[in-house]
Amino acid sequence: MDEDQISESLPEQSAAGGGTPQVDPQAARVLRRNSLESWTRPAPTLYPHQWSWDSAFIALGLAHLDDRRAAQELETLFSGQWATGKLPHIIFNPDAPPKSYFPDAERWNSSALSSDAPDERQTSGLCQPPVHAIAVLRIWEAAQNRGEERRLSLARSFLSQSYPRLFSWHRYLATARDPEGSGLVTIYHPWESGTDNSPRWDETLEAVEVGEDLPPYTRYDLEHVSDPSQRPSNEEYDRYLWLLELLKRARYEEAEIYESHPFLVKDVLFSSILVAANEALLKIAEVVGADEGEREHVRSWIKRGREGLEKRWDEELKLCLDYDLRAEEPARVRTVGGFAPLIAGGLSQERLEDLLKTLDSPAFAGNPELRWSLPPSTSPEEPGFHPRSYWRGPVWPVANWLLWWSLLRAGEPERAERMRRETLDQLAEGGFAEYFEPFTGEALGSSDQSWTAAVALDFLAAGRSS
Ligand code: 2M8
Repeated sequence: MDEDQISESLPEQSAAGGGTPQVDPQAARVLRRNSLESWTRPAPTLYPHQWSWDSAFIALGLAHLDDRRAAQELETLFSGQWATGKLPHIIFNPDAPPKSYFPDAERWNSSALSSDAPDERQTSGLCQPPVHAIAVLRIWEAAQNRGEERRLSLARSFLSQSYPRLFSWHRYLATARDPEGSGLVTIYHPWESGTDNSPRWDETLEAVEVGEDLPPYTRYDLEHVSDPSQRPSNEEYDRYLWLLELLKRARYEEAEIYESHPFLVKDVLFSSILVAANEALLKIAEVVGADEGEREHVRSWIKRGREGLEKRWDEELKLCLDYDLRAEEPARVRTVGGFAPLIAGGLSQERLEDLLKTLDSPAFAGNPELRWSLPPSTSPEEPGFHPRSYWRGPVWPVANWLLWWSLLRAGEPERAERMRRETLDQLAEGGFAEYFEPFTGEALGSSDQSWTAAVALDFLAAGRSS
């Protein structure tokens, strides 16, 4: 890619309508630095490959700078799609420095084990939340805002190429990952949730017995953070690697996994993103004039998804809970995942009020000790809360983006605006970190995280257009 393309297309004016002036060019610089030819590393050293939902967020940020490059980001990701429709969670970069990330392509060995995996690209065998249709639609909306016919026609053809990819991705999730027809997606590994070491998975993970024949491995992630306690523990890693081993033994076959795998969880956050992404897919279907039968499927997935989430509502906690299919129990822990119905949308007034009350309460964004009124990834009132450990408590700007976007769709512009401004203020103070300590605002994890920069760009664009 033309390295200067992104900075050249930066808007001259700084963030009108909220946000801090210097955030805008700095965010673009982070994306430029992390960008390779047609895709973007989530972080320069910690994550040297292409990650699925990171790329979707990155594309929606890039949509405001360079729509062609934004489209390319997703096209590159689609090139790793499996025959089943699955979009893998990692596409490996053959040029990544040796020993920079583990588990690597060799450990996953997916193209040798599964005829569904692509031959040309090396990928992991898992997937991640389906933000992609939302990003594709953002690229279309950005082109519409520019109003130039040439850009619109490029965006239209990108939508036409993306639509079948997205449809088969969503169909895979609605079928292979939901054989029960519950409307909720089953995940096979905490990495699929994107909220890796969240206490949401603690009980299920603790029940996983690591086999004695777990092949040895070396972690490289700890070399890239200042303090290892910010990352998942070694015990968690053993279980992550053991689950991976079991998936390989099942040759990544869905039916086989469903039979034997110890980690089968209905993930409400993942499922809610699928509902929102299906809404985006319906809009894309309209632009490209897609088949009515397919649109009918998408509508039925939306309906089923919302009904499934409603069944997982916990009246006492006033949040939605994941469900462990093996233990046949919900995971009774308060995390940002619990706001899933807000993300899925289509709420009754009563449910919306419940969710807003929980969001504003001391269990989340209303906690008086917080540096910014932004929801910690795990409630500080939970025993599993840890303010510095990854998804166990820190504030994640991408999670704020999802909530902000959902609040807007739910007709809550003032609350949404508060979240947008506070997130931008946090970034102006702490930079584009991967995550933040909720009480001090200290930047944690990787320091130049692409998706953090990308959501900042989308927040700033929203400020300019309001
Ligand atoms: C984190 O996950 C990877 C494994 O997929 C890791 O810790 O090595 C998560 O935050 C995930 O949500 C994210 O997509 C990925 C890359 O930013 O990092």
